[in-house]
Amino acid sequence: MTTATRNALPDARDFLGIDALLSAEERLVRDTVRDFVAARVLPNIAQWFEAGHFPRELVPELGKLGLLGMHLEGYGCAGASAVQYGLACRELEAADSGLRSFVSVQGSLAMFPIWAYGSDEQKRTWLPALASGEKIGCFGLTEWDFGSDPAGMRTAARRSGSDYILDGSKAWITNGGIADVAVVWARTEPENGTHAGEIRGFVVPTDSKGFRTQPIERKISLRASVTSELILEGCRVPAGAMLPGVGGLRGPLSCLSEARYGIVWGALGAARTCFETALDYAKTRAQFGKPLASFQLTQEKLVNMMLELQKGLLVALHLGRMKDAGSLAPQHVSFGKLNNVREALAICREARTILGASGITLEYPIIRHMNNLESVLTYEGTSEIHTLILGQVLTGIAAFV
Ligand code: TGC
Ligand code: FAD
Repeated sequence: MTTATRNALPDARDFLGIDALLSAEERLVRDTVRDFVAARVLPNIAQWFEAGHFPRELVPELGKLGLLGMHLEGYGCAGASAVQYGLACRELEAADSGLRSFVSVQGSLAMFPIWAYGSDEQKRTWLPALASGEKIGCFGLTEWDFGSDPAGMRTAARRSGSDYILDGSKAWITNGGIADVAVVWARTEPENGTHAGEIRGFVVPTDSKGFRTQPIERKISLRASVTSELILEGCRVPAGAMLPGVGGLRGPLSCLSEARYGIVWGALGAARTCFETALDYAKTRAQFGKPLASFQLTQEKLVNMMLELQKGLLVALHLGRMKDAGSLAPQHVSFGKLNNVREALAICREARTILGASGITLEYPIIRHMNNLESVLTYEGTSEIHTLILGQVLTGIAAFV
């Protein structure tokens, strides 16, 4: 063994040296987003969370950084790789899940369906403005009575001459109240000729007559993010508002695969912040005349957090490389979403215990991340739904019903 090898202790924040697996370009993306977040988000995020405020003024800045629809090509999008997109999500969510949520919804849930399934006109009208942050998008799939089971949706699209008329409501919609455009999934009426009874996507400008939103108040999770109900009452849109390229539940579910992939990375950002906060705190806070970090029980907690963070990052990077190689299946994304969000939430909760009472205040980021991750565990497919998706792969049996 050389002296250099003998002396090279692993870095507590990059124990397995995963940084070395990233290219210089990937590290540049990560560091650029990290610097942006440090300058523009971290100084204010606790106040924004407390006030229930989404910092809308940051949206054009996110656009300028190329973070909106960053993994899409053309129409002003950055054309970044899946790994670069993931690294950006991790840095955004290290600040707050609400910020990553905004970017996920804008890029993966509003822009992706238009990019993948839209007409040329829909693409030209919306993608450049959404990429620059001049316009904001949202994605309406969930309804009050149909969350995990969107196939049951009641929102209906009825053909009327050269238009469609949309009726129904969508619940829990991120960005709903601030969006300029909503991608709304609706069932065409059975007597509607070509697309009879099929679930279709509609690109709905939010200033359309018959479209309105209602804020969902009193959240104690994702407070720095706008969550709304979309209400469509006789909302008339031209037939050209329908996404021509996809029919059936495959449409919205394929968008979810894009957004869920970002969460695989993002959740680790929230967990990393909590781990690093707890590590620093444990080294400086003394009880019984010694730093908390000197107690065996505290060390065990820190080690377990570090193990899961590092394992989660390897999973994220592996899935990212698969996505870039074109070999990622939706079920692989379920593996990452289930594991990484579940472990991230456990890390945040464990980190909270190390801070004791201080851990419950917004003076530290931990309780905010913990509360945010409760939403992340639920949206984009709950942990139970992802468990069942994986269970189906293992057994060949669908156990959803
Ligand atoms: P199933 O019969 O399995 O599938 C219907 C069709 O869809 C295809 N498919 C997928 N395609 C691409 N990506 C995926 N992930 C796909 N999953 C399924 C499938 O191949 C089939 O295609 P085809 O052509 O054969 O028709 O559908 P199912 O009704 O049995 O549903 C299964 C289930 C339960 C897994 C699905 O409904 C589900 O994933 N439920 C969870 C719902 C969900 O995740 N909602 C999220 C709403 S959006 C959100 O939460 C945004 S939060 C944003 C933020 O703030 O970050
Ligand atoms: P339910 O489906 O009622 O589930 C309740 C519980 O039952 C869960 O634990 C679930 O796992 C379990 N369960 C359900 N079915 C089964 C089963 N077959 N087997 C075992 N357990 C089961 N939706 C959008 O369309 N767009 C958005 O932008 C959006 N943003 C969101 C933002 C926030 C902050 C939140 C909290 C949600 C958002 N959602 C959005 C909605 C989100 O996708 C749903 O909350 C989620 O899909 C779960 O639906 P539900 O809340 O109705 O729970």
